[in-house]
Amino acid sequence: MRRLLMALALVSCATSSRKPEPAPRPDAALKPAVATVPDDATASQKPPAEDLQIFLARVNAELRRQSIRSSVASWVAATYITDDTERLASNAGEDFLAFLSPTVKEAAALAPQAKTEDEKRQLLLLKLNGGGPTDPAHRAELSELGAKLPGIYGKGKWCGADGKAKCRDLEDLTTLMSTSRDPKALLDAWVGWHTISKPMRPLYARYVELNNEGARDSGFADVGAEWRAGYDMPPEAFEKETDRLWQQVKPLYDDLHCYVRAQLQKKYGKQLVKDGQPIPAHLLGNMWAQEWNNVYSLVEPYKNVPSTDVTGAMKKQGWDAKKMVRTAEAFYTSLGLDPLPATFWERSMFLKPRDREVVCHASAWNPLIENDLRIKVCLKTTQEDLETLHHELGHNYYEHYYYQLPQMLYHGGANDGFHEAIGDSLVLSMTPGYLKKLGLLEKLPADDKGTINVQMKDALTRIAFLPFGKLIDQWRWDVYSGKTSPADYNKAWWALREKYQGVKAPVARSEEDFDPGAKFHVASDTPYTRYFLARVLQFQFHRAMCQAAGIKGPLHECSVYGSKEAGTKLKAMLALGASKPWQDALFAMTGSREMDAGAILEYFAPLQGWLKEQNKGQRCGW
Ligand code: X8Z
Ligand code: ZN
Repeated sequence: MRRLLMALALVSCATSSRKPEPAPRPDAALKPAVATVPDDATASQKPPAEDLQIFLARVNAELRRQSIRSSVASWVAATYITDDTERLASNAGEDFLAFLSPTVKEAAALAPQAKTEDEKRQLLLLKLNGGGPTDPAHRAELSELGAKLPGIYGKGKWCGADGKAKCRDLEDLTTLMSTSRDPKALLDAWVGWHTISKPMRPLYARYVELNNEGARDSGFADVGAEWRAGYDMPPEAFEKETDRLWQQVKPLYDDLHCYVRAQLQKKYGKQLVKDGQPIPAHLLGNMWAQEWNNVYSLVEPYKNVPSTDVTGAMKKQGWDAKKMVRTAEAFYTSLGLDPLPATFWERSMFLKPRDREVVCHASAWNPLIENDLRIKVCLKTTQEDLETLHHELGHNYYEHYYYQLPQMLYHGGANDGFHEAIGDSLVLSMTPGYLKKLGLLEKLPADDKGTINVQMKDALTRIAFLPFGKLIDQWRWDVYSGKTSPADYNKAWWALREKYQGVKAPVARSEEDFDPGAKFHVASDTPYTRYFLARVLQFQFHRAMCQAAGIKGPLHECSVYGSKEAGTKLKAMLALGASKPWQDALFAMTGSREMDAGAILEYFAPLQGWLKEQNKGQRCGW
């Protein structure tokens, strides 16, 4: 049930967009444009005698209707968490599944009729969306849990071990994790946040069972298999592909890990940061140790070179949310993309409201499909959040350029990694030169030392993330396949975090804990391999846009800001939506049909050489 509910309807980092109902096709004119939701009995009795073209027209129309209903309910649930809004979202999700469940089966029966590539692709995408369990009671239970789990996450607070301290939410704890250098305070925040997911454990285990039932009813072995099938290649080949990409970048990650561990050891001592051991997860400036940019000051290569961290300048100049969002929008319009609609400014949530619970995790939406672009964020004045805004607008602009496609099934990225990579590829153009243009930097890095400093900051965000981006679904694939049972959830989680990231839990963990649930995407069941792919793809997109812009010179110095040629390339890819296999979209953009980490290695070549020098004589690895 993932793809539709995430890509089209429910809370997501990339929701859908739409346009007025497509003009009915002549051959569809006798059928109702919008089907009513069949109950199960009628659905199973209904013979699959419908003409495929009529079926697809009906499905696309009903998808639009269901998607709007469910997306609006989810928007309200995410921006105003109460039992009632959770119920409304869950009811809408249940109705959506009630429509999809028989529809996916009908689609399978109609598959032999598919003649054109277009028809085949739409049927494939429909199948990948899945239908949830056939049993209506199980669908209802699945929808309920699917709304409840992110609600628990959104409401999560830590009020101290005795419950008497001032309660802190994830935003407060995140600020502490990113700025404090007091290991005790860091540990308290880390442990505290990881208590909020304990109650999720039994709910999550049940959710997995029900979700698997749905996947099986849609013809997949389990949910993980369903997710892996969404990449225009055999699922086994896709798994190999992610391993291949990881092997390409692992040496660079290992170099970075080695250097960062040595610097953290200088700060925190050998007792805490041990030789040859994984790094304790609370010392890396981020609740999940997924990005390490917040410990930049502890690992800065050269101290006497002007810093390119602009958080201080943004604060000093009084940058507020509006200014940050306008700045991000201006990057897109500089490429020749359209301005955001007026409703974006009226309907978005930019700041955490003081009077109610919300899901703060940043996301981009288009609930009404009619160019109803919105974002939901709890902005703080930091460079990290400025970059997140570019990321979110990347989703919105994708939606903006594909929402006019009449087939709802094509409202999505070429694959989900593409959706995540658009905004990030522009962040790669936020070079010191660009930041100076914004008035946030006075001096540009003038020599190799300056370059290494800039690259270090970049690598702490982009390279540090790679193993995390891969392991989350490694864990979930095993959970969904049954290889990891509920009794081993936490053990398996930490085994992967140690293996891939070289990061360990800062205190002993047990199966009383449910540490995966302390990450939004597990609580909300959002697939995560997309972010791993995006970290690879964004460099390929960046290189292609730099070429289109006619910018020579090293990749890490290129900014496509202001290039209409780069924008034209980008728009062409966005407008395809999911209508073509991702390989075609990638080819149109980059001239290559393969995901490849070569562009990352090219971008970070100066830093990698420098790291190798620094790590000489060090015992790297863990
Ligand atoms: O969830 C997100 C975006 C929304 S799609 C803010 N990201 C991942 C995360 O926060 O874990 C972006 C980077 C990875
Ligand atoms: Zn995203």
